[in-house]
Amino acid sequence: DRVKVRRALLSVSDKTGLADFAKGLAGLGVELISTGGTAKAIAALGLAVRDVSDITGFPEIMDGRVKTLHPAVHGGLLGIRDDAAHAAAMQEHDITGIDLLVVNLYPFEETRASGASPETIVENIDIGGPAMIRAGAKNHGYVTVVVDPADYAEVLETLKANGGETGIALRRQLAGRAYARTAAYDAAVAGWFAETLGESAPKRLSIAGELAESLRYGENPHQTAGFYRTGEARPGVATARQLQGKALSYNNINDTDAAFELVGEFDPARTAAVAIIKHANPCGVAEGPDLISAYHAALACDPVSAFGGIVALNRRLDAASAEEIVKVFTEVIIAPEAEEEAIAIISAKKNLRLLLTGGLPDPRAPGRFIKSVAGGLLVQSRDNGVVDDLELNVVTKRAPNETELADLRFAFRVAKHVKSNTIVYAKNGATVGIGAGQMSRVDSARIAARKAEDAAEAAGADTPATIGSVVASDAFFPFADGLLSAVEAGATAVIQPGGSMRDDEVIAAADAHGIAMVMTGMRHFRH
Ligand code: 93A
Repeated sequence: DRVKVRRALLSVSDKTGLADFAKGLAGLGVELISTGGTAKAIAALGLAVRDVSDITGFPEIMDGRVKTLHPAVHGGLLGIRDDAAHAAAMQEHDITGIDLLVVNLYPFEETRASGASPETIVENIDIGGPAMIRAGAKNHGYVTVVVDPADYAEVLETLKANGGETGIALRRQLAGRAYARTAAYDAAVAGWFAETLGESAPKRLSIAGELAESLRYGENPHQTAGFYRTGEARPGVATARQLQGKALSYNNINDTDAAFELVGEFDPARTAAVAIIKHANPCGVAEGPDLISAYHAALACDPVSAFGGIVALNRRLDAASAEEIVKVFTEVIIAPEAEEEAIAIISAKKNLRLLLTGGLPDPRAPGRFIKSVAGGLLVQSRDNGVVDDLELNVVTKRAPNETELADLRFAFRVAKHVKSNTIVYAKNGATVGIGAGQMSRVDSARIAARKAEDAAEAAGADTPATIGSVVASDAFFPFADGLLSAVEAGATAVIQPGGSMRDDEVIAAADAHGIAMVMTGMRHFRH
């Protein structure tokens, strides 16, 4: 099962690591064959390299669209060396075996992400590269295929340690990676077509992901897990730079994502904002003139739950805020950027992870949300509805005043990021009670109110902060009872989608208590 590598074909768009790899191969006496740009780069190192057109007896034509698509190349990749008829065919047609194939593809994904023209994107669909990769990987009994510069070192070490030979185990592993790469590549191409065609539910779904990290376990220790990057250029947990602390867990990643997507709702030019997340739900969110006041207000909502939480900020993390955050046991901090001094303060807490994203996600951006169900996948577009874009319809006798209106918007913005059924009480740009994930809306309202009472008690306040607050509901009130429970807690204004059969009853109950209510016409279920 060991195969001597005598001849290698290298054809790479990304020239990372090429120099060392090519030098190493040449040092082992491997003959190098290459396409235009790659051959040039290898020749520049002073190494001997044969141009692929030398092998094919055919020039590269059509701006390189046809350069390796030739029997001399594909026969050299596909021929079964031990098969007499294959060997005879190779002899007859003067085909020499290619034992090592090193290919990385035209940068389709990067070109697409750069916002290039459709013509440029199409030109970056690699045809010859995937054809060679698939051919070599099919014939992994004889051919070693390398599609990722990250694998160069391992392959070179193996060759050096084994007299220039590779074993079947390695070749099989590399073949698997090769097909995973071409599958992901074509998935990206298909995804682009689906997008340009405006297909919300394409006939066949192609999902492309690159392993970012193999996780120690999933949601629970007996579950396996991995974290994949989709290549979507969206600032967030998948693309962030981790400055310190141990690797993130599955739950950390899930919670950090929830936290950062939430603060992405707050335009940093308008306000600073902080969200503290536990079990993918916020336990405190606030906006304010600066991060430190927003953090204090967010923490005050539910200081007990904030322990071991994840903190997301929508602005550059400053030293004063960092100083406050490290006082509470926190798992992860995620922010667009951080001051040097803030980084230094956090570095004193070895286990605290700091993630910097370089920017904020756009809440209005399109995108795809995928959830698995038994035997299938559910796919929907992101909930990219933003309360600022909605017409708020006042349905009660009393209209909300300016302060109430600002808080109503704030509460609905937060409610979008809380698991349903959702009730969010807010006052002065901060949540004061959050009820999440209950099967009954009334229960969510009760829990939110009780949390506000607990927070008041902990702070030594006489009355809970729900007195004089506003309340947001992610979906309509099916009956007046949910609204009445909010009135009882002390809310003076309500924001909700509306659309219940009993809207009239709910509105009448609001009017009876002098409550101002607005309807958004948009629901924010989240499960
Ligand atoms: O245009 S192609 O689809 N036609 C081909 O025949 C072909 N052969 C290799 N693209 C082709 N390639 C790709 O060229 C490789 O996958 C690699 O990404 C790139 C390397 O070109 P160069 O060596 O000129 O930089």
